[in-house]
Amino acid sequence: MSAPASSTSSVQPLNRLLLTGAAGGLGKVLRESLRPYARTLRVSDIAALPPATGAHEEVLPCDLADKAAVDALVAGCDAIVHLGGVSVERPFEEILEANIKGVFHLYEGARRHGVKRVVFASSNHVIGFYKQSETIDAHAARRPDGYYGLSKSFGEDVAQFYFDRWGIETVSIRIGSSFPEPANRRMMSTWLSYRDLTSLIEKSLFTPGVKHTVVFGASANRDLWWDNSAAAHLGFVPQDTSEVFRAKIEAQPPVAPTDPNAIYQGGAFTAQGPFGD
Ligand code: NAI
Ligand code: 15L
Repeated sequence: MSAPASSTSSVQPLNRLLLTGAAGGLGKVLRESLRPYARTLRVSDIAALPPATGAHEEVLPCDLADKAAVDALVAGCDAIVHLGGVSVERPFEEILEANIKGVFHLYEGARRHGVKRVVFASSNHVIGFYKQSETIDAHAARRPDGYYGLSKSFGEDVAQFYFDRWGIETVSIRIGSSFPEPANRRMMSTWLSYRDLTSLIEKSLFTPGVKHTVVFGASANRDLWWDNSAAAHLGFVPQDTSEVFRAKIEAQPPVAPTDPNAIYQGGAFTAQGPFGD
């Protein structure tokens, strides 16, 4: 198999790529769009998945909280795109199982089975308590906006540790809002198209020498809060922009200036919880 057309020239084609969270919103999209990047795409989730569509796919159900199951899941893969886990703010105990134990299990499996590269779906909620009036880069101190953001912050630390200790390279993508289109004014800044997401993951898989790189995942939106100069070596150049949705979004009722959605980069996540008091 030849290297993907738009990737770096020194690319070694992947033999088997693991995609976790394959039943989710982004997983369904990437199951299709990542197909050219590996001979075999192994897709996994705790939720039901459609069967394999051909010899190029393997479907393996797995709970990320189950260490032995994750170890078996990772065996034989040479790279991982890790999307699996709780993707919104939830009680800590749920986040602990899927995201915190889950990311540890994944990297332990990667260490044990010689996986060289991980693409970690981090989140803007790692830095959600920055104001929308601020522009930050990947070196800015993290300001998680909830248990979910804390779990992604932990995941970035795990990625750094497994690079420093074991040489496993990771690109942690702090995804903004990746949906078919932005749903509100905040997402005019944070929106990441599926095409740009796929391109960023391709760069994250194939760029040599990434060590542990943190990159913000946003399209070429007009009012960006994030400076990606620290990840320039990835060569990611977004092709899409939320501007095409501006008229539709600006037809929505205005957001009160006191609403977290108008103040913080993490929007409403900054005001969720506590749970169960
Ligand atoms: P999603 O919630 O649709 O998909 C997550 C998938 O993980 C689900 O299919 C779920 O069944 C699976 N999962 C949950 N717990 C699991 C467990 N214990 N074991 C195995 N699988 C488990 O989320 P979405 O939107 O597809 O996001 C994918 C990833 O990207 C998530 O990690 C999310 O945190 C991250 N992300 C997504 C953003 C977006 O705008 N879509 C923004 C920032 C980060
Ligand atoms: C996320 O991290 C979530 O996974 C996604 O569902 C959106 O809420 C997104 O952030 C966002 O901030 O818009």
